[in-house]
Amino acid sequence: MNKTLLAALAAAALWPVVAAAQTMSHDHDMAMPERDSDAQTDESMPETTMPDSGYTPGSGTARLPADEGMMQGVMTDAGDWMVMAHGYLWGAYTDQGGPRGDTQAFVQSMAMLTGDRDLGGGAHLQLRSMLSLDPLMRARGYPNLFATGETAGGVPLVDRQHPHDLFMELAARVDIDTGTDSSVFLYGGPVGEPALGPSAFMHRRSDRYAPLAPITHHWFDSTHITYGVVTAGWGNRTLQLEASAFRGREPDEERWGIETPKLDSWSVRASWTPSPHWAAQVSHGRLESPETTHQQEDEARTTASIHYANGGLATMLAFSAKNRLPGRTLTAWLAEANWDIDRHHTLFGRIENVANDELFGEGDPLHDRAFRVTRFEAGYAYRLPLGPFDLALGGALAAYAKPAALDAAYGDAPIGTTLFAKLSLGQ
Ligand SMILES: [Cu+2]
Repeated sequence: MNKTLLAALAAAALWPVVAAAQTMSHDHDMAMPERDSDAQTDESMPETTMPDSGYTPGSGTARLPADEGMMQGVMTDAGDWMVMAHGYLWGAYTDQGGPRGDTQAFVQSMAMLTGDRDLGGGAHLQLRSMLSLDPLMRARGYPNLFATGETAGGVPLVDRQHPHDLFMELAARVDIDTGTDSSVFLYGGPVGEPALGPSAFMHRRSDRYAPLAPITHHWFDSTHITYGVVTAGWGNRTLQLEASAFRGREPDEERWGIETPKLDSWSVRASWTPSPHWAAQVSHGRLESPETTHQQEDEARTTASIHYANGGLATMLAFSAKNRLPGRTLTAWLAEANWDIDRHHTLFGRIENVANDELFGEGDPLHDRAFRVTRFEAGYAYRLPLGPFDLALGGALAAYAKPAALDAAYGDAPIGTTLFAKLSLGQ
């Protein structure tokens, strides 16, 4: 990778930080304070850009409860455009415990820049970009016991979470008013997220401070970085119906580049936001050959999730069934919550239960056997508002319930310990 390009990428990823500094020095009113349960109506929010839509936009075209609050970050007007930036830089150290649990310090990052403008005639345009410097972690990502998915050096990653791609999203969305409080939309781009599963974990308030990716990532939201997506939909305040065409193959291990878009897979999703506190979705997708290591297998994925948010509390309960075609069906459950008790203290937790048949490689006697594993994780974060930024210092502990057949490989009772410092701009 050439140095100029790397420097440019680093600059792009740090854009929100620079933007925040500039916005702060030019116009104090534009810097959005961190959302607090007791300050939900933010008077400095520009009225034209944040209509009361009845829900909070999640990643891709997903919907979250209105009470989760907008991704705040920093907003500024640029002619007809309203530009918003947010992101995070997250340092963590984890010791995953047991014979297969590695120890590592790593940095996760994301920067998101969106531009919004009205086109006239009831049409609205949004351009979105999301970048991550996760590829600096290199191909093997970070330790995450019982997580599987994607590859490094052609070998499937097991007990590790893959890094995310530099380009997490490059997409555009057009909404056109169709009267009586409803609209149709078209979303898509070379990198985007199809209408499948709940909003991706890093965009859910309920998962805000959990320092490791869910081990069920490849059941619920692994399609959040997809090379080639087109989604069309209809929605009003309480209901959204949408369908996507997209590339089924998950990202390869070359994390710096953009892969060839394709539209060989499809999904449909219905989302319901009956009140500011609730959101629910059901979705189904058919993925063409998602995994490089199982090229002959397709996948049918069905997910359902319910999200509840109220004041400082955000929660999600979700279910997924992943059906290999041909092959078995593997199911997963996920429950998670984040509770901002007050301005400084946050408690969070996640329980996952998943049947996984990728824990042992070829040649191992346990290869291709499905094991149902439960991970319990709980943690605490101390939050410190720093202007438009939010610094969170915290830690999490994880324990597991698993079949005795896994004791030889994983130890009787591995305990995962993770410490972190997360600097975020907006949610
Ligand atoms: Cu991911």
